[in-house]
Amino acid sequence: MRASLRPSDPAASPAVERVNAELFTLTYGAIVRQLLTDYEEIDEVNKQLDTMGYNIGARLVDDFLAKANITKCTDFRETADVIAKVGFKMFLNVTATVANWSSDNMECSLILDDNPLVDFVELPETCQGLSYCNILCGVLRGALEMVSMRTEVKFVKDMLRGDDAFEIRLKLLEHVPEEYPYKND
Ligand code: MYR
Repeated sequence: MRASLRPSDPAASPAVERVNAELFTLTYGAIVRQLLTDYEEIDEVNKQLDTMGYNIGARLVDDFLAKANITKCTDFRETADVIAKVGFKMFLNVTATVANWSSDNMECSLILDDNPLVDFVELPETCQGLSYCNILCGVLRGALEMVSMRTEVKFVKDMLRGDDAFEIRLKLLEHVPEEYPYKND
């Protein structure tokens, strides 16, 4: 009999899926804790998380586009829906609700129905200014920049700070025209 070394399908094995989710959550917690040790200012930790996320997002977008089986979005509303329903599902196994559109359709909120990053987490008094999940803002900013959208992304509601939801505000600043790599002369 030949032994199979291929990883099992997580969807077919709830136990494996649960262990991986916990490991993911605890690993993220360890990263945040280390940043808190390394940097004195909470704002600097928030910035570092955003930068780490940006670098992840800039790489992860290729994987997303290869697997997501989506056509090019026609506008920012469609992009927000794709992020909320396909992106979050693919990488965090949760979905988000898109809400609170600005009248010019340049800004909206992604409200997380569930947030696996914060399982087991409680912020001590000393960390009240911490945007614990700020890495997600960076991921979105990095991914969107790779598909020519410059954005501003920030948490405006955070359950770890006592709010009733996790709400990410996503603002499209500009479409950056793609540069053609060859000269036309
Ligand atoms: C297009 O118009 O080409 C589609 C652009 C969609 C880009 C969305 C990228 C988001 C990817 C990941 C979200 C991960 C959240 C944890």
